[in-house]
Amino acid sequence: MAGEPQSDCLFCKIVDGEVPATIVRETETTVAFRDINPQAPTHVLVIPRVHYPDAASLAAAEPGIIADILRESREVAELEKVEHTGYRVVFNTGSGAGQTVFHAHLHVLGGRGLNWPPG
Ligand code: DGP
Repeated sequence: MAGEPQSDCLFCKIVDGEVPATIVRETETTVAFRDINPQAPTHVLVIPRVHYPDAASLAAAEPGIIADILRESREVAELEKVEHTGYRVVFNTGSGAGQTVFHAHLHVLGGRGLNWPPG
């Protein structure tokens, strides 16, 4: 059921501590950890503790948590000292957009120049 932990979900396992990750910050509703395959010097994922398959379903069901995730991305940017040089936040939504893990997550990327449009 949406919102409930999924036994086969990698990011639910990171939330539960069953799968290790380098945690950067945690709040009551979110966890931020380093991406295992970083695409920039700063590459942190901010995820909700609750399980929704993507940002769109999370936004529809629990818009307050989307706000929490965005607030956390700002905290991560400050911690990583990229808030002044610029950083990018991305919700890949759907496999056609490159989503590979179906637990909503926001990428926070920074520490290098970032091109536009993305590939
Ligand atoms: P996306 O392609 O938008 O679904 O992003 C999924 C990201 O998750 C991808 O950049 C790699 C990252 N990732 C996949 N498996 C793991 C893992 O076991 N640990 C961590 N820290 N990150 C992972």
